[in-house]
Amino acid sequence: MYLAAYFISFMRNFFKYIFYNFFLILLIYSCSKDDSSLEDVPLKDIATQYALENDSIVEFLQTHFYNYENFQNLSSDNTIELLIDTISGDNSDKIPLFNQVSTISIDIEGDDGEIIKHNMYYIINREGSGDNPTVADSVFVAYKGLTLGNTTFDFRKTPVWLDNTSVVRGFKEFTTLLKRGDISTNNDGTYLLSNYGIGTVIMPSALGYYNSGTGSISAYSPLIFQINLSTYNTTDHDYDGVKTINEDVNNNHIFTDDDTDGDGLPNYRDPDDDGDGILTIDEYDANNDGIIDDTDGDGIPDYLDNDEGK
Ligand SMILES: [Ca+2]
Ligand SMILES: [Ca+2]
Ligand SMILES: [Ca+2]
Ligand SMILES: [Ca+2]
Repeated sequence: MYLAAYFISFMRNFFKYIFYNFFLILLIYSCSKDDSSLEDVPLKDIATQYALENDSIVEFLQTHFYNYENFQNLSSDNTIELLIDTISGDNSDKIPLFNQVSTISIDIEGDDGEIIKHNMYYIINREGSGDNPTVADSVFVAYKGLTLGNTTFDFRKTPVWLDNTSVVRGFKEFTTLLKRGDISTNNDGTYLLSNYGIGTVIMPSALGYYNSGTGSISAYSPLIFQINLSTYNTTDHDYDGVKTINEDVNNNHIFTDDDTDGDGLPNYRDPDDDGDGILTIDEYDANNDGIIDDTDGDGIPDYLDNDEGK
């Protein structure tokens, strides 16, 4: 039951991801060995699969290094491409990734509704000069995506806009650990990005594509992303006056599973969240005093309360 819900939500996000990133997918196609864009394999138990993948990620971290020497003297506006190699031969004295990563744990709901903590391992090369986006925001990012087999499945040297509500879970979670940089406009209208956050994250497949293989990514493949966060925009997808980050009612960082009025439109896409015929924008803070309205004082704000005052 929970797994099915997770799967549906996952697939919905995945197809949105495809829709919003058409060019990105074209790139994936061009790298793929065959034309099958999507090959689902049977669902495995999330806890069991996580344990297996975490072991292989840890082993990978212990036996591989990245070009950390190149990142030691970062200029404010230059981008260094992440390169990963095995610790052996001429490189046997390199510091393993394992000694350099930090860990963050992301909650994933398992088959019985239990929460299974999924570790992501990451390195921040530069924090960034500005503030952090949320998991709901649109991020302007350059990035490189790799598998543990060191296959590059996507590479964006110049930044593109991605909607964090549509990308894989681990990607959006990691962008919130980075800060945006500075943007200055030159006389000729071009702009210069500098001091943006730079980092790399390694995640298990439940935070990526899980059982859906795509292009050169096989099913149950952990993913590596290097991300440069140039800047971001705060989002309000349905223009209802409630920021998308605040439409995640159950606060699980998934936006498709909050549908207060059960009309099939998740709150972040629904301009009338409680389905009472009054637009959210007209009942969120009707008297404009900066306080969210709750007319009957039951703790449920008017815009989510369809029996408000009746
Ligand atoms: Ca949610
Ligand atoms: Ca709805
Ligand atoms: Ca809404
Ligand atoms: Ca309403």
